[in-house]
This record gives sequence, structure tokens and C-alpha cells, in this order.
Amino acid sequence: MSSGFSGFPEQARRDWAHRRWAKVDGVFDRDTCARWDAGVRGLPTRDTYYPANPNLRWQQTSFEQLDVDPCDGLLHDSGFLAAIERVTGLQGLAPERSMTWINRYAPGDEVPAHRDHFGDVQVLVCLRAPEPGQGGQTYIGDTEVSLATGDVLIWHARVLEHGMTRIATSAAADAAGACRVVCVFRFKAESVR
Ligand SMILES: O=C(O)CCC(=O)C(=O)O
Ligand SMILES: [Fe+2]
Repeated sequence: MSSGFSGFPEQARRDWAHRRWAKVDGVFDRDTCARWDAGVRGLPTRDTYYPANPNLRWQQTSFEQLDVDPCDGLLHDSGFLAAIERVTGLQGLAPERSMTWINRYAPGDEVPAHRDHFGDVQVLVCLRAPEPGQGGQTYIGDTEVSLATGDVLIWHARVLEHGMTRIATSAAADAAGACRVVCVFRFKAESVR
């Protein structure tokens, strides 16, 4: 099955150039995202948190030790990697220098403000968003970046402080308990153009 990916607009490159993050609306359609979400639902998850705040935890599937590749192999789609290189000016993005994980957030979850420790660019695909007004929005610095299903966020997560606002405890969740699902790819570049 193909991902339906067809590149990022020129605006994303300009946004990255001046603030090191870019949001692109509607990169993937709802059916594709629903299929990707369902495809990873049964995989093992672990409790994840930042040491600075162990009370805030959420469920994460890491693909490092798994013999599966989420989102129809997006990570191995050279067109996808080339498009991220075009946006960021980074070169030599490759699956071998990447990490992939899926966060499944439940009602009441929140991600505290942090910077990630590794990588030159992070790409987040929103596979499922909470209903409007229920929280669960990514923020970068003081800016809330609301992501709907199918939107993509590209950002320099090692440099820019970011997190996710608290999801309302009343938010609707699926049978597995999740109301926001994101797939995150983290890349280390070989060089910067
Ligand atoms: O889900 C989000 O909006 C933030 C995720 C995040 O910061 C991370 O996975 O590093
Ligand atoms: Fe992060």
C-alpha cells in the first residue's frame, strides 16, 4: 500500500529557515491515518516519561527492537526523506541514522516542556487528534501548534523547547484508551548544506 505522500510545499522550507519548525496541513488523508493507527494498535507499548517529571507518563511504542515499519514504510520512502532534506537543507537522512516511535496519549496525559537529546530534525505525523477544545496540542516555545489528523510537524526538537498541552480527562478515547496518536521520526543528518 502506498502512503499517498507527494512532498511538502515551499512554505515549509521558508518556515524552517526562519524559525526551525514548519507545520504542513493535510499531508495524509484520514483513511490512511486511520489505517496506520489501527496497524500499530496491537504492538507493545511502554510507559514513557521525562526524568524531570516522572508523574507525567504516556504510552510509547519504539520501533528500534521491532521488526516492523509503521506507516507503510514511510521511513524507507526515499521521496519522503528527500522532501525533508529539501525543507531543512540537511543531507544524508537515512533509516540507519534514525529513530521511530509512536506515542499513544490517553485522557489526562501531558508532555512537559523539554528538548530532545539527539537528532537534527524530528518529523511528527498526527495519526489521530483529540476533538477540538480537548487539549493535546503540541507547543513550541510559547506557540501552540494545533495538529489535526494527517498534519505533519517538522521541527528541530534538540534546539526548540516543546511539549504537549494536557488532554482533558473527559476526551473521547478508543477501545485501547488513546485519544491522540502520533508517529515521530527522528533523523541525524550526515551534513548541513
Ligand atoms: O506529541 C507531541 O506533541 C510531542 C512529542 C514529543 O515531544 C516527542 O515525542 O519528543
Ligand atoms: Fe520531544
